[in-house]
Amino acid sequence: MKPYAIEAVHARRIYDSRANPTIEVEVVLAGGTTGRGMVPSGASTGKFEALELPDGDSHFGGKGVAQALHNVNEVLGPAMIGLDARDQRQIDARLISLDGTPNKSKLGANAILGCSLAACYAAANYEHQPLYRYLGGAMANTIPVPMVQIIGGGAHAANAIDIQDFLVIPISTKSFAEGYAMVAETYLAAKKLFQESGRPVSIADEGGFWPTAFKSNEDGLRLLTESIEQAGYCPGKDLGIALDIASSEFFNEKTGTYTLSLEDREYTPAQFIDLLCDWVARYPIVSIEDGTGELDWDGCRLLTERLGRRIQIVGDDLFTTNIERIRRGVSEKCCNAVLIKMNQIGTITETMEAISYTKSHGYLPVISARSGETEDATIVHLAIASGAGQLKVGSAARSERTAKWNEAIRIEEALGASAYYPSQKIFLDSCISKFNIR
Ligand code: 2PG
Ligand code: MG
Repeated sequence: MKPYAIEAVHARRIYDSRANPTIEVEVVLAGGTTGRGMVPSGASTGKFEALELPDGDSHFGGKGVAQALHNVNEVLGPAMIGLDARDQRQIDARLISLDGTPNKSKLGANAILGCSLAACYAAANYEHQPLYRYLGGAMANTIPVPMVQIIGGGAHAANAIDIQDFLVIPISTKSFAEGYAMVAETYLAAKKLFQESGRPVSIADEGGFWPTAFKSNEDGLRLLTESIEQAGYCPGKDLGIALDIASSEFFNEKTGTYTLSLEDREYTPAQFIDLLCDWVARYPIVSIEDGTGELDWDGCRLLTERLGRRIQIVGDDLFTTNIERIRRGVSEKCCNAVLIKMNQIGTITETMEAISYTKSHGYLPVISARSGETEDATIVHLAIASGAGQLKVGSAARSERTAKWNEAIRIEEALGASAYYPSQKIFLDSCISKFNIR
């Protein structure tokens, strides 16, 4: 066998940041080079995501990975033996065809992604290149603008607050390192505000604060704005606010309405969009994700019509990193940005294709982690390789999150003067012409 040919594939059970089991795949090449991929896992998953195959038995609340491990070790792995690790498209095509279903439900998107990632790392290691360089080539130099959670709610905090993510985006610095420093200071200021208020606070799944005594969802916006000020920065000038409403979680299919439990109020789509527009008018919000539910295309079109020239409108559950769904969004003028998650679609090839499609249709890609994560930092490399420009990784605390942020700091430093940090240009150079900054 040639030294770059795959000689062995092995999957093992490891654990994610929520203590759930997940899988790690290791690929060994004939020349001795190895590569490893770890698979993340979501909680507020979209209906149209590729299927993460759970065992469904009495262990780990049904989330066991024995079947996925078996599928790697007995089916996918053996079929990868002898393939050239550098031919990612061929490897992924083989994995996809072995599964044969549209949503990877036969062998599992977790099993398939683990194999795809491990082979990719083995090839990059064989070439003695960091992953961003191996995948992105000599010109890859865009360090993504971070979107960082300060307060966590929704499915990540037992629904203590309906909105899932209250985040900040640094938009006034020349580098990632400086921008991220403002974010970390904002996190610390929020911590102080929570402590001073005397209200109990916990930590949500992605490391943000889990508020236990908010009276309304707008309280989150108030606290976030105050945190930015307390950290010594100007809201809307130094740091913009981003929201992941994750509204599929509280959209009622039967009645076609949205319910905010904290306020005990039910909204028609038009009323809910009015509420979001009101928030955008009164707070320095620069991005809203899943403001409407994954089934509510009409609502999404209306939301985009009303806000899409001022702020970023991101589709996560709506698109699930699936080109067919992104295509529908483009043709129906729904959203102007796409959240990209590798495990929503299942292979590196399909993820890169979704990013290219998104960019070539004038939409902004935002590379994203899942709420259940590991120390794997692939998404940082993916963001830089693809020139996506934005990265969402949960909060500024907890090491499965800092594994990503710190990797971005390292790569920016390694690229030195060649690094490009877009800051607010990411929005100004896009279709968002009347950017909502003060
Ligand atoms: C999201 C993600 C990350 P999950 O909705 O964007 O915040 O959550 O991984 O649970 O889908
Ligand atoms: Mg989301």
